[in-house]
Amino acid sequence: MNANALQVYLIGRPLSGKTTTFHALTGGDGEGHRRVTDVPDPRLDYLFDVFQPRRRTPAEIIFCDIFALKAAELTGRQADRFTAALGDADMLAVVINCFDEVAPDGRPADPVHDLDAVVLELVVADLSAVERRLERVAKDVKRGLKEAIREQELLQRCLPTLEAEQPLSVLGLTAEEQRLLRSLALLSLKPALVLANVGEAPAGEAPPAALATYAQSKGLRLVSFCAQLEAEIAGLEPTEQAAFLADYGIAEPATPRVIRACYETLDLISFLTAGGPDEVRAWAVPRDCRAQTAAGSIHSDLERGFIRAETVNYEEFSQHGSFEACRRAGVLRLEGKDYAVQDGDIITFRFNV
Ligand SMILES: Nc1nc2c(ncn2[C@@H]2O[C@H](COP(=O)(O)OP(=O)(O)OP(=O)(O)O)[C@@H](O)[C@H]2O)c(=O)[nH]1
Ligand SMILES: [Mg+2]
Repeated sequence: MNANALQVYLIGRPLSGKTTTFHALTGGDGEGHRRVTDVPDPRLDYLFDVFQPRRRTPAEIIFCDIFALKAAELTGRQADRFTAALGDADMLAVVINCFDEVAPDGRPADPVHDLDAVVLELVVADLSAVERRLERVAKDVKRGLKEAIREQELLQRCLPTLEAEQPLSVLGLTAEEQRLLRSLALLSLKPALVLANVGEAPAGEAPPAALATYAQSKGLRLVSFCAQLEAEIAGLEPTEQAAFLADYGIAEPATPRVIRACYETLDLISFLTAGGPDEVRAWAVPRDCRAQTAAGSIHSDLERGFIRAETVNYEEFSQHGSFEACRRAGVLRLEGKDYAVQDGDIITFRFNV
């Protein structure tokens, strides 16, 4: 993950509703194609009430709306531009037009085909990147560079998959192999989910069954909502939003559902810090992250000088209502550096530098 906030890039066919989805997820209209959004977390709201510090600092997620390209246009320079534009993404969210019966080119809409076409764009961009890298690496191999030989082998293993129009994610590369390829920012290796942009009526409509089945078969999570309606709702005052949601029978708006699906896709969890006068705060880390590494996501001093993590899970904390009560009840634990942080852990790091 990037140092500060998770970056999710919206991609999809032309006119699939990327920009509308961007507005729906980031709140009404406004400028720019990159916007920071708070990650909703009721546990943080609760802790803010209990401790009443000056600030409540949610985790953040960044949504980016980028231009669409057709696979046919994706050669050389264009592919480079596409790769460069998406290179920073931690994950991709593929917006699929499920609201039109007719595609922009006049043919009957086919969401499954659209999803395949987007994946193909990623594959074509990667193929061009891998081919060009292979040419460069060949020179280093001739000069006998050891690292280059390993990279060449790996790239040659990627080639047939891409030539068969399959994303590199199917190869199941190890973390070490992915590290070797990192500088290429390969797009079809990035985790992805599907956003089914369904029609307005009836609201909350399920995604097309064929798309849901297809996404599942590819191991992709899918979230379904009407981007246009959600964008309108996101532009309203909070008090009006509730009434609007009720009118349309929407149990939960798209933003928290999409953010949850992003966390699930990347297998991220949240831990919380609380107790000081300044802030309560939520932090995103990979599941089973070591306590010492989690400390480092706050500050390198905490990682370097790590002593222990005083930990209580939110579920237990909320039964007792204070750290003191948790201590008395014996549910406040002292965890060491290898403790696997759990979702909802409230942690106070003790450190010494
Ligand atoms: N009926 C309906 N129309 C929608 C919905 N979402 C988007 N649209 C319309 O579809 C058109 C394209 O939407 P955009 O959000 O601009 O699509 P885009 O993917 O950003 O388009 P490009 O950036 O040009 O590729 C606009 O006219 C939207 O109003 C929806 O949920 N329902
Ligand atoms: Mg757009």
